[in-house]
Amino acid sequence: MTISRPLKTTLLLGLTMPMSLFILGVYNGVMQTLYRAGVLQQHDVAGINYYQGLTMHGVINAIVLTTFFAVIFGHYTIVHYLRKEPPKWSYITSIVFMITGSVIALVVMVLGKASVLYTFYAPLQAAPLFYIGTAMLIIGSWIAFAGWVPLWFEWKRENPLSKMPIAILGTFVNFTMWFMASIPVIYELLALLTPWAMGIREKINVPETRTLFWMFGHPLVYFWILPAYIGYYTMLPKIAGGKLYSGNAARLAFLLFLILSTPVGVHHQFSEGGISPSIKLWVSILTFGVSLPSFMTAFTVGASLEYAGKKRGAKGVFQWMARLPWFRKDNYLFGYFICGLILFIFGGLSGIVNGSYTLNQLVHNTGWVPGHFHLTVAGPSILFILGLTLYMFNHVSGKPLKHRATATIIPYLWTIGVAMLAHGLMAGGLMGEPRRTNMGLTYTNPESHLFNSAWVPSSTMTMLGGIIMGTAALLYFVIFFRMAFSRPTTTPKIEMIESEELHIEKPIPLLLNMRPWIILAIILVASTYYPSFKEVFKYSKPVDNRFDMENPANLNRNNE
Ligand code: HEM
Ligand SMILES: [Cu+2]
Repeated sequence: MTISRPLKTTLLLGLTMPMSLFILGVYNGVMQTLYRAGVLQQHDVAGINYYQGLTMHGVINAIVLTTFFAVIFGHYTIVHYLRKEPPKWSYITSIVFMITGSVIALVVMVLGKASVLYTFYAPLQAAPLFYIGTAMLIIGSWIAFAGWVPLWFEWKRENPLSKMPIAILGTFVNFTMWFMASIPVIYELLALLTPWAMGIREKINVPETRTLFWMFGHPLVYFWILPAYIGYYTMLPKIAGGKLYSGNAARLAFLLFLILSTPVGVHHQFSEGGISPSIKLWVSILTFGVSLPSFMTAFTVGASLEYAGKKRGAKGVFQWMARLPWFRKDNYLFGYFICGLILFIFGGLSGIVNGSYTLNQLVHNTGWVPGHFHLTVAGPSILFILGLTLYMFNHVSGKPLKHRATATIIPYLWTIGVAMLAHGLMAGGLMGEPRRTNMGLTYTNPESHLFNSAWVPSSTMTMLGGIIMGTAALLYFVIFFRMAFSRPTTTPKIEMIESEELHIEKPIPLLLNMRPWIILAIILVASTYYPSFKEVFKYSKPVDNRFDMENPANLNRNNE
C-alpha cells in the first residue's frame, strides 16, 4: 500500500533516531563488560562513569529503542492490515512527544545528572527533567495508540463478518496492556519523583515508588517481546515456507498475556520487606501462569516450522530442522526470527528460576539476572527489532538494502555473543557475582584486597560475548546507515509478510472479543496490588533521604 508523506517521514524518523542512540547503548554495554572483567580498573572512560553508562545502556536500549519500535511497528501493522492511515494529529503529536522526551532524557544522562539506572529507584535522585523526559516518551506512545482505536472501529463497521487479524489483536493487546501498566509509572514520575527532585516535596515513600515502578516494569518486558510474538505467529511461518499451525492458539496466547502481564510485577520485589509472603506466593503462582502463553507460542511456532520443513521434503522426526532456510541471503529475515527463538528457550527457562519465590533468593541482585534478561530482551526482542527495522526502512523509504550476506550473518553472530555473555553472567551470578557493580575497581582487580579469582573466568566469558555482540552491532550499523544514506530506487510502500493458517478453525467468540479479558485483567491486577499497596502504606512511610550515585552521603543531611 502507498503511504502519505507525513506518515512516511514519521516512520523513518521513528526508526532512525532510536537506532542512532543505540550506538551509544551498545558502546556502554561493551564497556560494562570490560569494567566487569577487570580490563578497565577505573571509575570512568571519556568522562562517562560506570553508573552513568549503565543508566544510558538500560534507558536507551530497554526503554527508548523498544518503545519507538513498538509504536512504529504498530503504525506499520495497522496501515497494512486495516488499509487506512491513522489520523495525522495522532502520529505527529506522538512522534514529537517521543523524540522530545528521549532527547531531554538523553541530555540529562550525558550531563551526568541522572545516573539512577533505568529503574530510577528512589532515594537515588535524578534531575527533574529526566523524569519529565521519560514520561513524555511514554505519553507519546499512548497518543499513537489513541489514533489506532477509531481506525479499528471503522474497519469493523466496514467488515462486519471478518475476524480481527491476529497481528491487529497482538498490537491492541500489547498497547492495552502497556496503557494500563504505564499509568502507575506516569503517576510515579510526574506526581512523586518530579516534585521530589524539584524540592517541592520533601519526602518520598521508597517502597511505594518501587511498587509503582514494577507494576510497569514487568509488563514492560512483555511490551518488548510482543512485537516479536506477532512476527512469530504472522510472519515466520511464511518466511520458513509453511503455514501457521493454529490461529486460535495464537489468539489465546495474546489474550493470556493481556490478563497475566501486569499482576505479576511484585515478583521483582521478592526480597523486599513490607510485602507479605502470602502475596509473594500468589505472585509466584501467577508468574508460572504467564509462562503458559510462552510455552504455547513455542509449541505452535515449533509445529509451524515442522510443517514448513516437511513441505520442503523433510522426513523423520528431526530432519525438518535442517530443511529450514538457514543462512539464505534472499531470506535474511529468517535468521533474526530463528535465533531469537533459540535464545528465548533459555531465557524462558532461566526466568522460571527467577519467578520461583525461593530460588529467587539465590540469584537476587547477582549477575544471573542480567544474564537471564539478555537472553530475552537482547534475544528475541532486539533481533526482531533489528530485522524488522531493516525490512520496514527498506520498504518505507524505497532505498535498497545492500550487503544482504552481512545482513544474513549478523543475527547468528549476535546470538553466539549473547549466549556467551549470558553464560558468563549467569555462571558468575550463581557464584555470587553482583550485578550493577564496577567489578574492575575491586573484585576482578588483583591489586585489591577484595580480589576474587573465582569471578575472573565468568567475567572474561561475559566480556568475550560482549565484544562479539558489539562486532555484530557494528556490522549492523554499517548496513543500516548505508541504506539510510543512499538514494531511493523503488516507490515507498507498506507491505507486510502475511502467513496463512493451516486449518480453517471454528471461530471461538471468547477469542474474538477483548472486553471480558480487559475486565479480568483489572480484577487480577487488583488481586495483587490492592493487598500490596495496603501493606506498603502500613509498613513504610515517606523519608527525607536523597542520594546520588557518586556519593553514599545523604544529600539532605549534607545540605543542612
Ligand atoms: C553489545 C550488546 C550488549 C552488551 C555487551 C551488554 C552488556 C550488559 C552488561 C554486562 C550488563 C550488566 C551490567 C551490570 O549489572 O553491572 C547489562 C545490563 C543491562 N542491559 Fe545490556 N548489553 C548489551 C545489549 C543490550 C540490549 C540490546 C538490551 C535491551 C534491548 C540491553 C538491556 C540491558 C538492561 C536493561 C540492563 C540492566 C541495567 C541495570 O541494571 O540498570 N542490553 N548489559
Ligand atoms: Cu518480571
